Amino acid sequence: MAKSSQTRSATSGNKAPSPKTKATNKSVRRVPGRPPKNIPIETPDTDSLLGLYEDMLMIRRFEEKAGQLYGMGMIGGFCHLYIGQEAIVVGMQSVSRDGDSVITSYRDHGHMLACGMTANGVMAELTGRKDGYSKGKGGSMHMFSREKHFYGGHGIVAAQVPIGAGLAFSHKYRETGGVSLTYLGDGAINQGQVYETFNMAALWKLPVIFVIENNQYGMGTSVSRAAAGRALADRGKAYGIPGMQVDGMNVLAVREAGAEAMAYCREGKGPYILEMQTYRYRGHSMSDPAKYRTREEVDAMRKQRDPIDALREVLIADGVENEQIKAIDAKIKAEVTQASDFALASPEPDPAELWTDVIREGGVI
Ligand SMILES: Cc1ncc(C[n+]2csc(CCOP(=O)(O)OP(=O)(O)O)c2C)c(N)n1
Ligand SMILES: [Mg+2]
Repeated sequence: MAKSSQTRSATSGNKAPSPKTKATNKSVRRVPGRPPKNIPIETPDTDSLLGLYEDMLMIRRFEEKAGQLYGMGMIGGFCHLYIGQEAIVVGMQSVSRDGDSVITSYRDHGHMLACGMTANGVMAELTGRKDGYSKGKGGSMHMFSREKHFYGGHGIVAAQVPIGAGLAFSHKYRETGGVSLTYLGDGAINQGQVYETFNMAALWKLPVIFVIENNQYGMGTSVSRAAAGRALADRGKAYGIPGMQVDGMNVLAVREAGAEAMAYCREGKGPYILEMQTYRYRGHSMSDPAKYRTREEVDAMRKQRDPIDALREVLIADGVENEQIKAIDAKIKAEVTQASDFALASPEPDPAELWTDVIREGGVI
């Protein structure tokens, strides 16, 4: 097998930055709500690390608030939280370029925020309000933003995978130079359509990164009970698609692997698979009591592997003052409270909206 097709692992990215990158106390210069770009992969400076920290924390606090609002009955239907997995989407977005497209499953709020969609709009949609991204008619699993190149939000397991290859086809056909970031779960990887997609993506050398978020469970079934073979990163071997296992709890390891996969795709070499090893702290959805795993297992992951705690330690080792970290925490908390207030103040959609955005055979109603 060619060297590029072998599964490797990237787990060593959490190197402390070099001494010359001492904390500067400057605020992070970037478009709000958008992970910082163009950060050197090997030695990100402190400002860049602070940006990554802020973006992960934003997702964490947003999801906690969504969980609270669900408990209060303000969010209906399904709601799948991303808590624990933040390093993956923040790390990948930080090595992407404007114009790259993103598509994922129903565990999607973090991806939306990382793509630059507003917390106000996402929260308003979760709460079924007029100012939501789908005018309050889509909810948690059905939000899109062409402007931010976010293509959903898909409730059917693995349905987004062939569509992700389609987005890559579009990049190639239109010569945009873009890459399709197609996220899927460890449960989705066993779907037949994934392998039809791998075949076509490899055959046509499509610029797509299949990011497997292996959070150890598909609903209540552990990956060891559901998936044959050891590394999910190997699943593209038959098609010559290179794969890498990555510590998905370490945003710097995600960035290193992501940058390599991006370069491969942009050089026109075809698809790439990244298996991010991660963990979801909450149940599958808000209605899951998670009896299939022990509290000790979850606590151990939270205490020993948390991606936000790990980056905070790197920041402190790099000389960032506790006060600065506390100020970021307070700022994010205020932003999330503001998003929640905005959502709850937004009216419910007008009943006339029942007749808009509906497609029937022969055209739009
Ligand atoms: C085709 C299909 N089969 C079954 C389901 C029910 N279902 C919803 S989520 C899920 C588990 C998927 O797990 P995974 O891909 O690991 O994603 P995670 O929820 O862990 O993010 C299942 C079986 C579905 N939505 N679609
Ligand atoms: Mg899973």
